[in-house]
Amino acid sequence: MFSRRAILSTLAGALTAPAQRAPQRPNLILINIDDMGYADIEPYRSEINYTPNLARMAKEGLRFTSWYAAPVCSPSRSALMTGCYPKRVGLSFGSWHAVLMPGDWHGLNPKEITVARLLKQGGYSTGCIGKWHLGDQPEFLPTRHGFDYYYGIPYSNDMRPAPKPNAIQEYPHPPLPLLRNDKLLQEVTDQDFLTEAYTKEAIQFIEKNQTKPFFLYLPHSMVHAPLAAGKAWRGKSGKSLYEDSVAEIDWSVGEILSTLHRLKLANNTLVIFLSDNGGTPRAVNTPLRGNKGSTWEGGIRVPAIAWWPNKIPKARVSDEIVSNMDVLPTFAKLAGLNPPPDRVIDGQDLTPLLFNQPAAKSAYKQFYYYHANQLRGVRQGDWKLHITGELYNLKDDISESKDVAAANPQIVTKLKGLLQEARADLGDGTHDGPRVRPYGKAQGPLRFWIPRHPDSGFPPQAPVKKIPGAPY
Ligand SMILES: [Ca+2]
Repeated sequence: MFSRRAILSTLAGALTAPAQRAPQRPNLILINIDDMGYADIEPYRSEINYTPNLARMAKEGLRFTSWYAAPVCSPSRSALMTGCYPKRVGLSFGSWHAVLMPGDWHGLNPKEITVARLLKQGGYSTGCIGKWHLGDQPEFLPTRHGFDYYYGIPYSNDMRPAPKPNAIQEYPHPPLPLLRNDKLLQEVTDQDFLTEAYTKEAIQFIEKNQTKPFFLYLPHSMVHAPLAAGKAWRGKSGKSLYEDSVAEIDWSVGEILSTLHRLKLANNTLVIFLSDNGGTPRAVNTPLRGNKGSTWEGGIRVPAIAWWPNKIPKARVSDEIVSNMDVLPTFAKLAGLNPPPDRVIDGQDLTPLLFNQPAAKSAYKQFYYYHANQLRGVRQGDWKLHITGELYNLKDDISESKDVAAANPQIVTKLKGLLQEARADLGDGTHDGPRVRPYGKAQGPLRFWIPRHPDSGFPPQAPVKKIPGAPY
């Protein structure tokens, strides 16, 4: 038999040992830019934008050249938060538009376990600062999805509860709700202060939580139209407001990184920078084909840089297939937590690639391209098959300029088989696969953060923009 003293001492040892042994868990920062093109920044050989901080970040870290997001905002963000294909979590589109709209009755299901909820349950402080876009009804807001703190605009900066329908000329900058946690802080019409305000809020969050592990999600409203830039940045590029706006984003990233250095947190913080979808025609998507909203590479492949001094080897480039879905598994791994075991998680743990472990490869057997709820293609290795039957070798032809299907019938057959696997698992069009989970439905009555004009026609009685295959 153990003596009472021995038991007590063992218990004391058990209680204190983990704290002594456990390495300090890293802080995790995810910076997400709205609509930034693949080559809008210097590390991706942009010739026009002035982005010295991102250039430095890439020199000190790892640049991904095959990071896949989604063609548009809400689906992209659902993948980031859940580690799943947007179709898996019912958010491949909104209730009547390609993305969630103000007063939408759809949103990220409160039953989903977001990366924020997982980290919060694991003892992290969690903050979301910026554009949410996973539902603006109370049950869908960041504070209901695992974030301790929220400051930002819950949807896109061009969305109007419409003083009048289609009044873009009359209201180029619609009134937007700026929230703190789940309360309206102010209505915003002039967006010039937004990037700076988000940056200051982010720095305050880091300062406040510097002694404990934290997760900061910083999804900027820029560089989505209508464009804006702070006074110090307007005209700075000498070119266009778009480039001024990109330059201010670069400044913001520099501020975040220098805050980490100032607080001596840099060696214990992973920062990932990316864009939520491909660039619009005003962006630089070179050498990719297509733009935001498409499943050409230019619609879905985004710039992505990972930075963690003395942990991620410097100045590396990885062309492995990675995606938004990898954030949850990767952050869980770094925090010593397990992804939710009771559901499918599509993403992979990126740590072997981040830390350049020998022979580290993408864990994706294949990657599927969806546009809204429709399957549009599949990539396996260097090969990409579009649903149209076009085949491209992305290694030889990143611009998808030469259809080589006729010369490679066996590869086409193999990839068609993978498309069938996607249909059986995730589904296609109105058909949802067996392991697709439901989107969140607002319990209502619907809340509009900005009052609607009675004649605004918003939300519409009939779909304004019908998405092919959408279940209206
Ligand atoms: Ca976007």
